Amino acid sequence: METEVESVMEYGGSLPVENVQQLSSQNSKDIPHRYVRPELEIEKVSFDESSQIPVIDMSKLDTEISRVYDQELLKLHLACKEWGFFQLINHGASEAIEEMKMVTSEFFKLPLGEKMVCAQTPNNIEGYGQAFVVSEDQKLDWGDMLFLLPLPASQRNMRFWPKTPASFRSNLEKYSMELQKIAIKLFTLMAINLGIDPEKLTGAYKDCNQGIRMNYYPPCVHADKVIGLTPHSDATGLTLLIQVNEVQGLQIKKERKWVPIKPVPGAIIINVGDIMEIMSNGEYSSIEHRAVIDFEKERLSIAAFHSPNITTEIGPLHDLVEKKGEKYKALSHDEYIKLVITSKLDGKSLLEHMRI
Ligand SMILES: O=C(O)CCC(=O)C(=O)O
Repeated sequence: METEVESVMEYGGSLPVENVQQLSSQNSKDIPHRYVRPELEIEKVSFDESSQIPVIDMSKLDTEISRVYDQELLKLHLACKEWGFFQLINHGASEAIEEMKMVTSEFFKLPLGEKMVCAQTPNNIEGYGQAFVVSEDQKLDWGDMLFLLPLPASQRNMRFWPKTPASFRSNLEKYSMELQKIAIKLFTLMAINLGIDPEKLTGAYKDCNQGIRMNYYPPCVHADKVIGLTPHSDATGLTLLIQVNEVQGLQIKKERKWVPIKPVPGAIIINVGDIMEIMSNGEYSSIEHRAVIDFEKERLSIAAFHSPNITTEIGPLHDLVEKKGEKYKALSHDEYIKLVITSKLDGKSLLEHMRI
C-alpha cells in the first residue's frame, strides 16, 4: 500500500487534478495518459447471469412470524460471510432516496463554476473534487465526486454543502438520518447473527461517523481503457449505495473475476466494510469492488459510509477472538483514519496492513 503522508499532510485531502466532467465534455479522441489503465485488458469479467448478490427483504426481518424472520436472518448472515454484498429491499427509505437522487443529479448539472463553490480545499477530505489522489504520478479515476460528512451533526462543515439546488441541504439531512437508522438496524441483526450482545456493536455506532460520497462518472470514448473508481474495499463499517440513474457500472470481485451488479429497482446495495471485517475477526468479508464507465452515458451513484465513533478502537471484538485468536491488529480510531486518508485506493491493501 502506498502511503504519502508528507504530500497530503496530516489528515490531508486529495491533490487537485483536472475536472473529469469538463474533460469529457471536450469530446477529444485522446485521453490524458494518467487515465489509461493497461491492466483492464487482462482483467476477467464474469458473464454468468446467475451469479448475483443475495437480496434481503427488510420486511421479513421486521415480522413476528419466526420462521420467516429466522430464514431471512440466516440469509443475511450468509450474504455477509460469503458475498460481503447484498441488496436490501423494503427498507422504508424510498422517499428520502428519490429526493436525494434528484438533488444529486441537479447538483452535477450545474455549471462548473457553481459546483466549484463547494470545491475541496487543501488538507480537507470534504468537498467537490476527486478522491484519494496522493501523488503526482498516480493513475487517475474517470470521475468527480462530492464528499460530505453529515454525521456527527456537530462536526458538519456547511462550507462544503451545496446551497443549489435549494432543497439539497434538507434532503441530505433527511437521507443521512434514514440511512443511519437502516445501518444501525443491520448492525443489530449482524450482532445477533455473530452471537454477540448487539450493544457491543451498535454502541460503536452511536454518534457514528457518516460520510456521503456522490459520484459522477462521465461517459468516455475509451470507456474500456479507463476506470471510474479504482478497485478498493471500503475502509468503513457498512456502506449503503444507491445508483442514481439506470446506467450500470458497479462490479465486485468474486473468485478472481469481476461480477457486474444489476441493481434491483428501489433496492439499496449494502456492503460489509473493512472495519466490519476486522471487528467480526474475519467472520464477515469486505469485498473488493470498482466502478466502470459507459461509452455513451453518464452514471451517478451515492455511497453512504458508516464508521464507528471516535472513541472506538478498531480491532476484533473481544467476544469473537476466543475461538480463533485475534486475526487483525487493533488501532485507535485516530490512527486508523490517518492511515485511510493518506493511502491510495489499492484493492484490499489496507486490510492486509491490519492482518496479523
Ligand atoms: O459507483 C459505484 O457503484 C461504486 C461507488 C463506490 O464504491 C464508492 O463510492 O466507494
